[in-house]
Amino acid sequence: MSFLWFTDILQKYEEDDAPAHEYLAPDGSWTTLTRRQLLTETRTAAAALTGAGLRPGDRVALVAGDPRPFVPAFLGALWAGLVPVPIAPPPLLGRGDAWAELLDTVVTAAEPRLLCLDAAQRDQVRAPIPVTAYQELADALPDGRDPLPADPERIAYLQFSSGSTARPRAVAARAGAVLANATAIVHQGLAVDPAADRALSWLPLHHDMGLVGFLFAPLTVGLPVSYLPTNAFVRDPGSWLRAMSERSATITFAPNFAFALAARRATPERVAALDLSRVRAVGCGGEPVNREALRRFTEAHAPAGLRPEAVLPCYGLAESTLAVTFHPRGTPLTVRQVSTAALDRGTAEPAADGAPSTEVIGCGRVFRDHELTVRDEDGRELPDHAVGELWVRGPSAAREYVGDPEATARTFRPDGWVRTGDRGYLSGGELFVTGRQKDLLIVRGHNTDPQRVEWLVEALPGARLGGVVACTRPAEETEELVVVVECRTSAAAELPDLVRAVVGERLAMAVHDVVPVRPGSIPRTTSGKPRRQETRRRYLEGELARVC
Ligand code: 1ZZ
Repeated sequence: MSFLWFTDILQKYEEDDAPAHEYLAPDGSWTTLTRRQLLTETRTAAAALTGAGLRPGDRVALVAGDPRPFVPAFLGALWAGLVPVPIAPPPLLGRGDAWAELLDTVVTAAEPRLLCLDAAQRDQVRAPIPVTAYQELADALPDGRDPLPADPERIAYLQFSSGSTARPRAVAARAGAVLANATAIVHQGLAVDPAADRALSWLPLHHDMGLVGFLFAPLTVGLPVSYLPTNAFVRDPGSWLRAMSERSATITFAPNFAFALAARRATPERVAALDLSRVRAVGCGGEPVNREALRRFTEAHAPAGLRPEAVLPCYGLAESTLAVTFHPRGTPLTVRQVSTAALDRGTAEPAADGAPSTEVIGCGRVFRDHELTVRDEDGRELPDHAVGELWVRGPSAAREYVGDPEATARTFRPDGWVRTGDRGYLSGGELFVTGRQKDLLIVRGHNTDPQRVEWLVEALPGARLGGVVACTRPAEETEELVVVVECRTSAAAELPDLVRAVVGERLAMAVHDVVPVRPGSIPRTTSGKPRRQETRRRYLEGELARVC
């Protein structure tokens, strides 16, 4: 079977002046890159990287910040047969130590020979390997060399997985798996029509959702993409919606927290200036999907013509390249009220009238040619509605973490199954994700997913959205529930009572300690997910500074 890799697709762009990408510049203007220009810049970067002494198979770390210089450098590395290793940019302010630790992990695990970054980041970074600015790569002359012949087995790039709890690990993304996933997203997940659709993204390109979702997947069919730097969204979440309206975007994706944030910032005047009537897919994945956040988002933007059916939950992970399931496009959300007590016992049953219930959202079905099962601790397959660990298998699945045989053996089975470490259940083929195996709270023999506690707490006045971690501390014969909450200093004194009351009332659980901390105190992964186990460790070691 012929294998058409991305460098083959780019090679066809020689005489093609259709727009490939648009990039938002700091002054608010958009720069268009045609397909021909994208090919030229890719070749230029490939020649510069080869000129720097790198050879096929060598790894090159690429700091992702502004997409404009990153994208041609990344494609240029693929062209030259190198193995790019995208990494998160250093933070603009503070937390430099955490970034130095990340760089250390990347250098140890991936052994890159060169680090490329934006000239503006140079002073911020001290690296134990040679460093080049993207701007210097752009000065090279394309050398006309053809890319290596495509090979589905070749490791195309390394994807550091944000793995909610552990140190990041480098998933080896093989060309065949990347192409399989990108193709499934475009054809099965979204039924993209490149003539009518336009994608738009602010997602970081060091993360699988940005990289596979908005670089590889669109390239498979020539879907034009508009890129905003992630920082533009972070500074002003409204910039996402404004750009969608301005660039007539039809497809965009984001994690749950972005929906909540955008809804908070939407005022009737701001929304009145938007036209979102062309948007047909606003995907939500990458973290637990919260019905309330989606509802607030769609309600706030309905006056701009956003259709609620455009919201499309999905589930995936870097260990299966990116996406595993997609909610059927253009259909209303699947929302189930299940008994909280039954869920905690490990089954999803409808809640009896008046009994405490938990709302769960369907994330759709697994892609064709892929398999998704729910298993118990011994790896035995469980029936529909039983909660267990999600295992996936298929052409998108990776096979190893680079340089970590132990983690590889735990996660990747020789028969192709990938243990996700996530918990959930299937109902007639539809996936409902309920939490993460490692984060499960076990209090007095009662199992609960931490996000249920966290979502209740983050809605309290003064608490920071996405800034709550529920974990446990050891106590005599059992574990006790602890809630760490980032909050405004003025709210810190009131919060503990509020937290105890709401968790007690809604989940019938006693909270033993509430720890108000300053915003930014909860450790996060490079894609912004709270690291629960690390938060717990810091709590137990007394490293968290309470506000009061
Ligand atoms: P990562 C055109 N998780 O986050 C664009 N989904 O990978 C297409 N938890 O390895 C874009 N509910 O960093 C398609 N629904 O983390 C996007 O994240 C499809 O714990 C979504 O193990 C892909 C997300 C990829 C991603 C993976 C971990 C998972 C899980 C959590 C992801 C979730 C979810 C609950 C969901």
